[in-house]
Amino acid sequence: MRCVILGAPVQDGAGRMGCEMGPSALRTAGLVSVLTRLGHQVEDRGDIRRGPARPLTHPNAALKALPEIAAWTAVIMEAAYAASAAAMPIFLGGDHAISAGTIAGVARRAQDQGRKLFVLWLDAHPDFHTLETSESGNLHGVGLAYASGLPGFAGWFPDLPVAVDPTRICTMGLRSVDPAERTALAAAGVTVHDMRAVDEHGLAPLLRGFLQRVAAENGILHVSLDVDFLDPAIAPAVGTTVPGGATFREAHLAMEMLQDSGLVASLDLVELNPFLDERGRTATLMVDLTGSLMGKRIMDRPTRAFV
Ligand code: EXY
Ligand code: MN
Ligand code: MN
Repeated sequence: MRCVILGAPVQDGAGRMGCEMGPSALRTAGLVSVLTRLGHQVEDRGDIRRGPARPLTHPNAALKALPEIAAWTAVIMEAAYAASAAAMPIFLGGDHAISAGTIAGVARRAQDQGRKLFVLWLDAHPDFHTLETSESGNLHGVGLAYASGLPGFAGWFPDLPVAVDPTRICTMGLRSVDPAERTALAAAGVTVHDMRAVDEHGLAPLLRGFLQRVAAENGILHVSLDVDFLDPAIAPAVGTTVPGGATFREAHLAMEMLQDSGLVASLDLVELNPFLDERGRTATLMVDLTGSLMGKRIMDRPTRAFV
């Protein structure tokens, strides 16, 4: 497969500094060589650079770095659209604010191709605030809402060329959901497989059900993997740790099933804060998970979890 790697060193959407170093840490952890060894043709296009930010003031005074994130979203959206022309883009965050642009860009590409875009959102959080409802003001908490076409972004964020149908979004691993997000997720019809559901049913049947639906509708899939989907015990390098996350094998199994499905067209690796890491272990885990998603197997057979 042809892969394009694009760094998006955004940190203004998170509550603290450090995610800017994410793309560099993922490269240092061997992302390109892992993909190359799996037989993929990899082109690393380096890091996206932000354009100028124009001053913006919003009635929600809590919002932080709105001009910067709006400017990042515009440039990431264009880069994502271009990168998805003839390859699978892998976007290296950067905080999760990058997904406002990555999803918007690949959604526009999917529409050009006459395909339905589905999104698998692997995260402790749904990032489903609007600019009005965000209380922390951290704009990594609004990306999925923007890409879904929720109201209230016009005039602040760039115009959204194509919104993802929220009923084609599946969130998995949630365990920190704000009240306004809970209401908005239900109203929009987003599928929520929170950690309680993962505990109760197991990850595989929940993911299999979603993948079967994507396949049945001849869709393509964008995967957005936030470091805090993982349990903090195995992935400490994130500013928003929440206990009770996915285990090492749950995460790898998800990636293996995604590989077996053949449906994944684009990927975000986000929220890695290398300043908080322990000797690169979280960066290495994110790269290893990408390896599983891209075809690394324990034995030379599919998991057969997706058939
Ligand atoms: N919902 C919380 C907020 O809006 O501040 C937490 C958001 C964390 C977002 C991280 C990236 O997933
Ligand atoms: Mn997130
Ligand atoms: Mn998160």
